[in-house]
Amino acid sequence: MAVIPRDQGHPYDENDPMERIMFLQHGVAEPDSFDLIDRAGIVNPILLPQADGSPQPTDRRVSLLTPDTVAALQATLTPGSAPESYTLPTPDRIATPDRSFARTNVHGLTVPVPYPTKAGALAVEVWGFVDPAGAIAPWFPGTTIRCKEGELVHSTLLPKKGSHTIHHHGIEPTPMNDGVGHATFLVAGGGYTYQWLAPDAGTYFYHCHKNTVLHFELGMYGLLISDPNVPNAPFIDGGPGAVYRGNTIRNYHKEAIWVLDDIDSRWHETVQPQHGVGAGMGGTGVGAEFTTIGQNTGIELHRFEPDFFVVSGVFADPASQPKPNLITNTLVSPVMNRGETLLIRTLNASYTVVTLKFPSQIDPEVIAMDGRTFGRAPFMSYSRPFKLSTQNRQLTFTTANRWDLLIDTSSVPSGTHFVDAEFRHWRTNDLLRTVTMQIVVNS
Ligand SMILES: [Cu+2]
Repeated sequence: MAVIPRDQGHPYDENDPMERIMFLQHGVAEPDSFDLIDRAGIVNPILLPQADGSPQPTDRRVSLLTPDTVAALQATLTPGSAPESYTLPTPDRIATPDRSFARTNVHGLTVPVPYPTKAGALAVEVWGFVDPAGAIAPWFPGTTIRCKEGELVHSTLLPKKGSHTIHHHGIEPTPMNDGVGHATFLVAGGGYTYQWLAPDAGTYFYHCHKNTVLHFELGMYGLLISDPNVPNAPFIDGGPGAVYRGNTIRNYHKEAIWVLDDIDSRWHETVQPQHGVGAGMGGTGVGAEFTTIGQNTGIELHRFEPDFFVVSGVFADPASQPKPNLITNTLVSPVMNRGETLLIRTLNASYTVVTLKFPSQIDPEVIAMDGRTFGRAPFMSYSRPFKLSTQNRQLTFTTANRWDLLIDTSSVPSGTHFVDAEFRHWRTNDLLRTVTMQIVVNS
């Protein structure tokens, strides 16, 4: 049995989910309890170094790294990788997770585009994440990480080239497992295993958090879905499955995934190839992406003028029929039999402000926002799911926002129903493009 230092005398029960949460959230925190350092300044023996000067194995205030282990790790660095990238052991690692994932980065591959880029090409390089044991395509968006709530999850990043991170957005694990590169560390060739608890069921996403603005734009993201802890979960993308609506479980027949993105082809074919993965960063050190003075300041990453608009990796084409910019891919635009229930998971992965506009025949119920289920106890007890007709059938969301929508097709007329997504410039609010998804209902 391990002991949580800030709570000395309290044995750690690995089988108790709440104990796990406390351990993972506080296990590496600086203790501030008077139980540890008394008012006379006498240090609790548990925090005193061992005879050889190394920390007590139970002292979780300090890094598990010693100068010797850092030197040994530096010797294993991938040649050519960034100097700030080390291969680190996972602190507070629990050997047997409930579920494990591995992801490597995809780079150097292009996808076809429906009209010429700013440099005149008919393909654009995008990056992504895939399971190294699986197929490469599709990699954009990255392969979904799907778990069920309460599981202890290991997600291992094995970068193929350069250094990256996986930030599990909205999950809030310990800092070492949060994957925010400039706050902790970047991961190079040796890999790193992030450890976290699957959060309350809902729609989350993961993305690289190195030089974030650029790497996110280049495509380093994927959905992260936590399913309810019910039989057959986690489910496969596209459905069928089950979801929380308030405190109750609702089954759905199909699941549409709307990951809305925009692409400025200049960033993909000029900025990144010419200036590298650190383009726009102020220097080469950790935290440099927040430094405005230094190298590469002429790259203008503050200038983002998207020329392509994408839903779940499908590029909108103004020449498409019968409507311009219509997405007909059935993972995005489902075909339903009347009476079936549709769950739509949305993520704004663009740098624009997006408004979804539903037609009068469809009145979705909004059941969750940013991974939080409206009306679900204990944390969301104060809120309720709401019909979109109360909001003029419109939803507006900004970068990284998620909304989950439930549609009962029992009262939807047969036919093809169009849902518009308006992409508006983040600063001027100019309408840049209207992309249309469709929901087909057969009687
Ligand atoms: Cu990256």
